[in-house]
Amino acid sequence: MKKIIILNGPNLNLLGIREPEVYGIDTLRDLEDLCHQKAYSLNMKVDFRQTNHEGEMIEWVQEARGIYEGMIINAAAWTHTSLALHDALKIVDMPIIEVHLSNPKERETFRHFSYVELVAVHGIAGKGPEGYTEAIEKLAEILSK
Ligand code: CA2
Repeated sequence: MKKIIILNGPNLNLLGIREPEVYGIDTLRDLEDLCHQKAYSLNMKVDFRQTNHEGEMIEWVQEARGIYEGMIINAAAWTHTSLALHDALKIVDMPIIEVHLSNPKERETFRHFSYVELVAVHGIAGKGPEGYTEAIEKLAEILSK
């Protein structure tokens, strides 16, 4: 059974609680359940996490090496700001898929640049929670090669 990690950045703990018109009505827990179900159907195991602390996220990325075979990350606002996260992702040595619920490239210009995109093998944006299940499928495909 392949082990993958799904990392979620700042404020995503508020999913389903605030701004449903932008991010939908599903909570982070709903999203986690969806990911576990999808992974199980593909004979994969998911470690699903969220943090509001950039240092904690960087430690999780560093520690992932050798434990997981692939990573899906919604770095939220750090996508657009964190060179430190970019550097950590660059040396993690596994396929990384970038996922976003909304499509940042169709929003404010300050969301158009992504530090994650530069190190990701694939990106999915603007598909809501389905983007996460699509990312799991894509990772399964990449890891089967
Ligand atoms: O669309 C996405 O998934 C984003 O990563 C979400 C980030 C945003 O900074 C990125 O540009 C795109 C923001 C996450 C904030 O999550 C909230 C959830 C509910 C209520 C308020 C914020």
